[in-house]
Amino acid sequence: MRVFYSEKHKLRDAKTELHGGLLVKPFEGPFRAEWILAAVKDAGFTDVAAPDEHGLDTALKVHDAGYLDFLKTCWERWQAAGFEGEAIPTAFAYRRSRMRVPKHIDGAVGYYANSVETAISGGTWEAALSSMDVALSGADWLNAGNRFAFSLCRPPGHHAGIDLFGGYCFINNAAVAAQRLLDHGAKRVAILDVDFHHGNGTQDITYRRGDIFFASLHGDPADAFPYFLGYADETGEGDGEGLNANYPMPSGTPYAVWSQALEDALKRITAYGAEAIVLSLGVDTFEQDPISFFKLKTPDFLTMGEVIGRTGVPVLTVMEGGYGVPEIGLNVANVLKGLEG
Ligand code: SP5
Ligand code: ZN
Repeated sequence: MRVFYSEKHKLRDAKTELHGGLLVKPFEGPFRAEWILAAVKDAGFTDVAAPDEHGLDTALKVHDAGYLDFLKTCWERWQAAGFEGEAIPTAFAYRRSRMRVPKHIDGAVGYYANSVETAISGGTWEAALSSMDVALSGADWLNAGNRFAFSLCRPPGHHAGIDLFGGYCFINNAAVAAQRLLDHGAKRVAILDVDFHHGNGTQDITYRRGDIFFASLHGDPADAFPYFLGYADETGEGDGEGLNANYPMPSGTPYAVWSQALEDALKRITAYGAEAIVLSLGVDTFEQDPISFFKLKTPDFLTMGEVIGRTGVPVLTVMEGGYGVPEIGLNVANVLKGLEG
């Protein structure tokens, strides 16, 4: 298993997150990647490589061009507008009638936001781009014939839609990586999202596509972020009909229950004939996660990896969420160990 990691993740270091009506220190910070890197090295995953730069060609196949340009220029425009804090939207294009992208950055940031806890700060674009390169380099590693890679992406990506940011996400690293696997010749790939939160951005990108099967195991959107999307009756449309599988689960769900959804998702992924699995790995399913409500324990992450590894399908693991406690590192290392069997 090669690990891909970039120091540039540190450039994403926002000072503020809107939480419960207060601007607090973000749950998603640089410490996460440092804890995870240290733990995976401790666990024996010492083949750590820096990513190659890929440019935006692959990203432009899953994201809107105007959206990527917005991300790239947002901070500069926000400062030029004279605002003193980080970029947080106040007005929204709710996309009924024909809502258009405005000139003013205060409006643009609302147009492209799906949630407002995620402030755009200086360095965010550079970090998001390096996170995408980390994912793409992992995809290249699989394309070269290897069975496993771990892309230690930060910031995460699975809440980023075609033209939407939020949920600490800007570029959808898993979707861009899946696109790279397809561009190299794979006919069908799967994205398996085991982060506590529904992968609403990934679903937005894959919903009408026949070449990506998307499965997400997550907290019931009636009770948990990102709300609005992630119900079991969302099954895909057009070419993607039948290729979207959501497994919403209630507060307190332990591994014994969660794992039944995993088994079902893996059955469907193998029946689909996926040539590779992009594993959107969030360890915010952990019992001690500060913002989530599942009850997975540290040894469960080893079992999870083993079960996924047993499919025999190559796996590119892409880091998503997991917050607050140092155990996030060991939990990630356990998944990687389990995958290798
Ligand atoms: C990648 C990822 O895991 N993103 C998650 C973004 C969640 N942001 C909103 C968090 C709101 C948490 N509210 C729950 C309070 C529990 N006390
Ligand atoms: Zn999450």
